[in-house]
Amino acid sequence: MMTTDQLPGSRARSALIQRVERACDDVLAHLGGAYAAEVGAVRAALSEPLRVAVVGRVKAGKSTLVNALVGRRIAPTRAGECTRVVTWYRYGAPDRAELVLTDGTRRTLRVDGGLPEDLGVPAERVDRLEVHLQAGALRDLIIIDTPGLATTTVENDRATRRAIIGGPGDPPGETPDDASTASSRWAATQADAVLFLVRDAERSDEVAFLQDFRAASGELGASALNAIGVLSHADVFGAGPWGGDDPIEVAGVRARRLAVDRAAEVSDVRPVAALLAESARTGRIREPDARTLAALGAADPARLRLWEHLGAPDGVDPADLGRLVETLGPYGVARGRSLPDAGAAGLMAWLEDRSGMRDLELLIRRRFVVRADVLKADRALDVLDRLGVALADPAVRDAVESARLDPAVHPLKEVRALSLLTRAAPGSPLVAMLTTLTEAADDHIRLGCPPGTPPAELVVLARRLAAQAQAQAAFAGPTIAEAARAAARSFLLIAQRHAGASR
Ligand SMILES: Nc1nc2c(ncn2[C@@H]2O[C@H](COP(=O)(O)OP(=O)(O)OP(=O)(O)O)[C@@H](O)[C@H]2O)c(=O)[nH]1
Ligand SMILES: [Mg+2]
Repeated sequence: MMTTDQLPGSRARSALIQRVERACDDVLAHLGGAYAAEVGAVRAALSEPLRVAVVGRVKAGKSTLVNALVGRRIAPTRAGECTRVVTWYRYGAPDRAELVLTDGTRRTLRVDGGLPEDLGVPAERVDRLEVHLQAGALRDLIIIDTPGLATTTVENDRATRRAIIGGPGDPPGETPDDASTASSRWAATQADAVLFLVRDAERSDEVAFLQDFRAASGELGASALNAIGVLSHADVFGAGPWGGDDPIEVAGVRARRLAVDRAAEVSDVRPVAALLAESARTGRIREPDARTLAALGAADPARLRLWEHLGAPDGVDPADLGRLVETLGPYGVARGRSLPDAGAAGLMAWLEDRSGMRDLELLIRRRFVVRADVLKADRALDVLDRLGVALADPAVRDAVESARLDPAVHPLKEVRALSLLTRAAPGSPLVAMLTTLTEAADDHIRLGCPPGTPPAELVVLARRLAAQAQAQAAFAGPTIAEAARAAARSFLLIAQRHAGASR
């Protein structure tokens, strides 16, 4: 007989998604047609990839990071160009872009290598641009590029807030005073997680935005689990590429500090030089570039630094040098010229390595992709919660509450407890316990016993581990006690799953 234990982790996880879908159905049935589109959208998002928004100030490097993630120069980043509308990148073929207007109508745009500069309609009439690409990263994520925050154009800031936090740029967390405000606010609460870009020290308006996002997130918001910080432009950090210290290393030190200082807002911070990765990954580096760079190896650094005023070093075409600076940035030129000449391939590998992108992508995988179901379920339940509050409808709130109490929704509590605990008491034995519980593919791994262990033994073991976890709650502070209870419940649920099979 097939037990729950033999099901792969994905099946076990999808029980969570199925339970939340059922909550949506309950709400839909109760409301009888009202809010059908909005609740339907929440339900549909549960079976789509996780939505990750890239946010930060104007020119923080958001679009460059998006391009590096998808491996295409699709998002506009040239000087003077800015992201005026919220743009969703999702997996799909053929490559195409669709404008979604605020009145709900859609218009198809051509994508010839990049997005058109002119959208043909004023930005105020655009809800979002949806770009479909066949890019590996988009199989797991919908990436949302956003206009810069706190910009001179109030409209950009509004668009970002509306897309990420919800509401027409007004402070989140208030009880909406009428149903239509409620509708626009929560229908727009669209991102499951954010990558938050800062250049050097963050400013107060950036912190305020993150705090708003956290407040607008569901239960997990309290744990900052759905936000990763990115210290961008790492290659020009500190004294810059011509200084003594490697700016990327200096940025690394700063990122670790930021992660500690901003632990309440982001779950971690990584230094990233997205320009280097964008160039390496999008075919911008050619053999002539590698040759030009190698030819700069012997140049006087002081002269090279001021080449725009003093002219290109002998034997180097200023046009080639200009192109090189644009593709590699000053860091790539200053530091890359002393690399052993390994051609374009060697240069690309070096840029990829220095960019910090792989490290960021690993973190995105660990924090977001592996836990996508938990993050999506959290957002969906939160949106339904808000609807219940806005409509003052006890039946909606009951539907959500009974979902939250369902054992299938327990993974949400596990992840939240782990995240809070890692910060409050990283040395607690509960950290390892909850990590295994949340990451393991099946119950044998969760219990640390070999496959094929009879169900009756699994039950005994699970109950013993539950008692051990529960014991950690005694005399502990609230965070440890919550983690202990969550872990104990996880083991009891495992025991329950196998108790039936052992009879
Ligand atoms: N040196 C360096 N330049 C970068 C990096 N990332 C982005 N840039 C440059 O910074 C400028 C702005 O980058 P974008 O990616 O367009 O920034 P953005 O945040 O999308 O800007 P808006 O959409 O206008 O808010 C461009 O000229 C990029 O080439 C980086 O890691 N290092
Ligand atoms: Mg941009």
